[in-house]
Amino acid sequence: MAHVVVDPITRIEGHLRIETEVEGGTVRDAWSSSTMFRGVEIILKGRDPRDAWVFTQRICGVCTTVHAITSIRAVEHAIGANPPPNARLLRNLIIGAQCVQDHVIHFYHLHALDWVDIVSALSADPAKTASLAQSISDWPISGRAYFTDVRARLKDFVAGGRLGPFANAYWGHPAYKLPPEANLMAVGHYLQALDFQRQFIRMHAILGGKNPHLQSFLVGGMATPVDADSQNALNMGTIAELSKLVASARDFVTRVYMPDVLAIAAFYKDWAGIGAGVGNYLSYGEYPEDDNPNPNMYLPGGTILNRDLGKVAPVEPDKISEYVKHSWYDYKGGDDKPLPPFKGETSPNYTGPKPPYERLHLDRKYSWVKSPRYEDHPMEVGPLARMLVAYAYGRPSRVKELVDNTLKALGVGPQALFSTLGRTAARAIESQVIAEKMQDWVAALAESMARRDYRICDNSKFDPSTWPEECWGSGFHEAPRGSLGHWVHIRNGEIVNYQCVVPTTWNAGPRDAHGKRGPYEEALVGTPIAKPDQPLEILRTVHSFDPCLACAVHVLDTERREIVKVSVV
Ligand code: NFE
Ligand code: MG
Repeated sequence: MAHVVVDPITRIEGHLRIETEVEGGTVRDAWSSSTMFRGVEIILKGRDPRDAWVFTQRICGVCTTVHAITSIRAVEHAIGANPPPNARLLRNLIIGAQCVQDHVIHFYHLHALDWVDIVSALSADPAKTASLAQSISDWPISGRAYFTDVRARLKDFVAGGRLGPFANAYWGHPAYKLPPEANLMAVGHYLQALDFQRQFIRMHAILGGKNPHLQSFLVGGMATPVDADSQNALNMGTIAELSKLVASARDFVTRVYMPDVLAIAAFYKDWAGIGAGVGNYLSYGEYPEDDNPNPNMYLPGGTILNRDLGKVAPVEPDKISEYVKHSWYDYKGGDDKPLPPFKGETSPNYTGPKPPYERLHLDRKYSWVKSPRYEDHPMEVGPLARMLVAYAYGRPSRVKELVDNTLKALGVGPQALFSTLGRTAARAIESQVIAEKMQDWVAALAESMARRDYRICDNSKFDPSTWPEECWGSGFHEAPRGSLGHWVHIRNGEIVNYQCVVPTTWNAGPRDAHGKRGPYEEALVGTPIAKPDQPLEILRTVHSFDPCLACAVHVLDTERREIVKVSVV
């Protein structure tokens, strides 16, 4: 039995350590640990709830916007503010842009190198690469000259020893299966995706002043004026610009991202049977389509247990609680019982080993991430959960259609969705569904302008004297990595308690008081490992969740100096 430790897991946001027991070429057990503590929930106490979004948005710079959105929803819920339709449309556009940009970056820049061997790309024939690219898509930047140039750039990188993001990888590992030409095609698209995402996210600069960390949120609506007759507001010129950017996203996702995922997946179909994990899925639903208190969501919310797509149930937030049995926190009432977020406590207490150490205290506390549970079940959240819930409901029909097309193209059944590959495919499917849908929100905003409906904010509740003396609110959102909730308790205009239960907290959390593994841990069990000193397969499954530990833990322990290490103990 080898104890394989990967610390840090790279190509993610934040500090993640994975420990595994590997026997007979297979992972037998796994532990997921965040080695980073942050304290945003604590610093919010005593502050003005109208400012909370500015602070919480800084939980992360990768899923920028998402904590701002969730925070304003939580505070609006507490004080009873009702944002007007334009605010909903602007928020949907901001959320959609975040989703598509983040997914493209994840696939090409964080995840693809788990499947694509850069060194093998050096031996590709550019003419054959061009034929391959043209056989899967009519994307115009696919000629022989282009791929000759990409190969030359890659050779220069390698010859100059400037490997940069490509350094220290497991090139030549036997688990890489793509032919050289597919590898070279993917390298070309890696570079194009860098340009695409930089251009596309100008949407956030237009709608929020900048990216990351948009400036235009407001409890009660948005601070982005809408006025067709003004040069100093979102006007018809802006609509044209937004429309162009949305079209560019749709183009890139449809003609590059989706065909690449299908082409690469075809060589890795065994990964449709690996990495399933807990088999329970949660989505709060996202993209409100009306302004009722319980709006219809374009992507519906729901829970699925035990992979049973025949039974999807509405989410009941009262069923959510968090354990700290294996996390470096203390609960006043003891660590065996979980706490619901409104009663949540964040009292850090590091009891782990002092560095240097070979392994964490795996039978005690071993992570800064708490363990959220839904009715005591560990739940996977993220694009796969969202696509499964939508698929199970059969709406929107575009999800059903794209999921079925993907399964058909790969020649696999719906069971294949519950896997490492399923997560990666779901992210591409969601990108396409949202890139297509965004045009509707641009059009609806244009219609508002045509009707001279310029309302962007409900400021009737802006003055704290209009609030109840004491109130509670919860805000829910589907961030790129999954279900995000904020819970706020306000008294006399100040925050008494603030709790965030975040996508990566759901997915990366450790065992609970019953010893039940979290989603990463469960997904790793059974993973084949060809070479324990080069655990590429661990990266595949962990990356398929798109970890963000900055979010999950939401001050660095100054004694913990991280070293880049992969060790087989
Ligand atoms: Ni920092 Fe985040 C997203 C949130 S993940 S990336 O998406 O919320 O836990
Ligand atoms: Mg929290």
